[in-house]
Amino acid sequence: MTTLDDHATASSKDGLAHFDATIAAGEKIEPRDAMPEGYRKTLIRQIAQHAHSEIIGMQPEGNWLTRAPSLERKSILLAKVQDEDGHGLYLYAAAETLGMSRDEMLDLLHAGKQKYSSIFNYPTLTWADCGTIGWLVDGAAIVNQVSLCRTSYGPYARAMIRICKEESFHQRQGYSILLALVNGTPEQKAMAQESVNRWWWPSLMMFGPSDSESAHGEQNMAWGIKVASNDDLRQKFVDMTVPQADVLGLTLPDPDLKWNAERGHYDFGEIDWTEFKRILSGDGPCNAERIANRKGAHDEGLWVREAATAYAAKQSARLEASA
Ligand code: FAQ
Repeated sequence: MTTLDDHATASSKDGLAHFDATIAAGEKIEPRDAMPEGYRKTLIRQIAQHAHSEIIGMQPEGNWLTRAPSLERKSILLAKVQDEDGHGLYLYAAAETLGMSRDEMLDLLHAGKQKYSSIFNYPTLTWADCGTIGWLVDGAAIVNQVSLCRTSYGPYARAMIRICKEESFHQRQGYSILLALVNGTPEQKAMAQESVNRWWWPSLMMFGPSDSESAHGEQNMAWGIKVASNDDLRQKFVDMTVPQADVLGLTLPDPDLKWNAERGHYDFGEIDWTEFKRILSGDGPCNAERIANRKGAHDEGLWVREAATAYAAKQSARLEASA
């Protein structure tokens, strides 16, 4: 693994001309390449936040694993939730190549010093929420992550390619849950509509503040970390989702949502940024619960980490002895 020392050596040896040329050519920066300290720091910030979102994001749907309505739905949901854990692993591994250990990132998450996506601070009140999360939350994640497949940092871009393939399955399974509900009883269709009403606006917030308010946006675009702005991705998501809602026979809770032929896009209403900021400051409906569960799982997993470390040490001692 690339250590901080390797990184410092590479930085002094190569200078930053190679970095600038690589970014200008649209090629990938790799762990051993020299990079500006700001690039390294903001990548750790973003990739760690992304990884934390994946593992905290297991909680809302995990809440329904014991109550999924059939064995088939249960096994599909179980596979989906496990996939999210795997996504966390790829992303922590990508962030580690920048010189911060996974333990350190988890400590920062638990101390509230690194963020995770605002979306996972909302509760899953009904089974329909599992459908809506797959359709809207994974759908929004895909729009963002497809663009991140072209991000300038190699390990992050490669993790994204694999994650996107799995997210497509997640989105389809969510859509399939909703399709079953809208074709069910009037009560089931109403449950689906009520769920979509609650998740629509928080899904739009996943793309971050508007471009004029985005603190990191401009620099991240210049470094090729982001290849599309928050507002552009949000617009893409709205344009993609409205026709899908029509197929489901569900409405989206925005009276200002309408096709704008001149722009070739859907217009939509103003996001409640006060709510977004409140969630980010830790005061959302489930912030405290999510972090408490996460810390609890981490503490309970201590014996597993200790056993794995002891086993690895024993294995390498055995290998050394036989060499
Ligand atoms: N929630 O200057 P910007 C998933 C923060 S998908 C919380 O615009 P940037 C899959 C931002 O960090 C969800 N915080 O920042 C799944 C910054 O704060 P800081 C995860 C947010 O980086 C599905 C400040 O606001 N996906 O988990 C949010 O240029 C189902 C200013 O913002 C990713 O993380 C937010 N929504 O753009 C799993 C994608 N938005 O750090 C389970 C990768 C903004 O200065 C079940 N990340 N902030 O303290 C990104 O693309 C970018 O980081 C953005 C933000 C677009 C999120």
